[in-house]
Amino acid sequence: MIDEAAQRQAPAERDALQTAGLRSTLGRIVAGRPGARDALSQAVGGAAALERLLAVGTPADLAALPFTTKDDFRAWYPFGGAVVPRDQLRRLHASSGTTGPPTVTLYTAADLATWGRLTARALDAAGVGPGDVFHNAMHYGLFTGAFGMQLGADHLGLLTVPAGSGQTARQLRLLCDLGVTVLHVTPSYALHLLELAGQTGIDLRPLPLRVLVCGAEPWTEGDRAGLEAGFGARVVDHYGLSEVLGPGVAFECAEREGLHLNEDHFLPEVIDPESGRPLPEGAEGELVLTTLTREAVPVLRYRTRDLTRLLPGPCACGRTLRRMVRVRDRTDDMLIFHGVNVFPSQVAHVLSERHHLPANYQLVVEGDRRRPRGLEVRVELPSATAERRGGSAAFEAELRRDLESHLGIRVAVTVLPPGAVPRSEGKAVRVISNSGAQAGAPAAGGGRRAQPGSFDQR
Ligand code: DLL
Repeated sequence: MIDEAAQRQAPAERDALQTAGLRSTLGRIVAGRPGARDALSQAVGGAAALERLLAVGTPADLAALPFTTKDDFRAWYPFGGAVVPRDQLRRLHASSGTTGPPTVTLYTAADLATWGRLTARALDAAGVGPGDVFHNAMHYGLFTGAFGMQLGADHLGLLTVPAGSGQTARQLRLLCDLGVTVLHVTPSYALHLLELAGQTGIDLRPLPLRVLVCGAEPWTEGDRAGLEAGFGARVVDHYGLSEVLGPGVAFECAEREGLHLNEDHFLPEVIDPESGRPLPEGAEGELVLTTLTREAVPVLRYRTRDLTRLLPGPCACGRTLRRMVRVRDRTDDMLIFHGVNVFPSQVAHVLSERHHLPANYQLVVEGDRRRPRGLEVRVELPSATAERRGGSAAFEAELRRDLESHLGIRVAVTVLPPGAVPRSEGKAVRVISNSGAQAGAPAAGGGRRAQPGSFDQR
């Protein structure tokens, strides 16, 4: 295990480290971000209260501090979040900005070094090391996915193939020709690679490829099982977000019982997304992260909008870093139909667990997504499955009944022929509105214009 002392650190030592990290983050924000001292003083009840936090604050004081949100990042665009002079910045990444102004994240040289160490932990925990050929099929560009993991591969001493995303036939060729042993990819693009391999008669299973490291979007255990069978490789999850780092925030170890959070660099909390109040350990809610070591843009209590819970107890792998369950949904993907909450993952669950269908589906929301009037689930059905299920009309009716009983609302189901749902080369767009706009997916993708339908609520 690399970084073993840090990953197996005793709780008391880690507490001390986190306390020092929190004070340092607060200090750097107050000293380096214009207006931050006044804003924080006001939020915590005055200048004296802020001075106390700076001097003797601990993680137990977190709840007194204000949240940081995506809107803060938008307001900082492009350099307002930085607390160091421009000549200390070495890298800029940004979110796609499809749902508003882009959010920028900046790195000093030390931030880049830390990033490499943390993504290396994820690769190392997946059993990857020197001698491995690392095919990076994440998009190289402003997105953090490719560059962040590449730093980890460099840290470990891997041979990197910076394939980037897209040109799927060429990706398959590289996988076959180069003796690739590790593939870094979004789960939806991995499914697409598998699909194209099947269509072109390529069997990926005999390849030396051993490990798929997947992340950047929600996926299901059904997706994992399909990928493991199709690639003949082990598939692990890792999690991160640009605002606090990029990939390298949390990762699965060999046990695959949740994702270890890099708690020596991030302080996690789980809050009630409605009230903003911290939840008891183990309860499901929104993950909130405070950076402890980031230099360029330190962040207090960032509301990730990702839903998860922290797992109690130690992990058999020996890491003392706490684990979180995989992120299934984001709070901003939740649709409320006359008081009934619906998440895309519930649809994914029915399709994958009950009907063993690959994840080629889209949710089409009728009306404003904050007050949706109806939901259409479009799903592709391989022709062999349609035949087995008595034709697509019979399957449509069966799936509708299942979805309605699982979701508690009325839905329309449209069965589409194979290939009709747009494939993703990065993050899949699962929710679109019937005006054609992407409705809530966090990053760019192939949203498609949908026809308005008529829907009833139950
Ligand atoms: O997606 C960072 C990343 C790149 C993580 C490559 C892993 C691999 P953003 O583009 O800022 O950063 O998007 C962050 O993606 O808040 C989650 O909603 C979602 N997400 C990331 N990893 C996972 C995962 C990168 N393993 C947003 N499971 C996050 C579920 C994930 N959702």
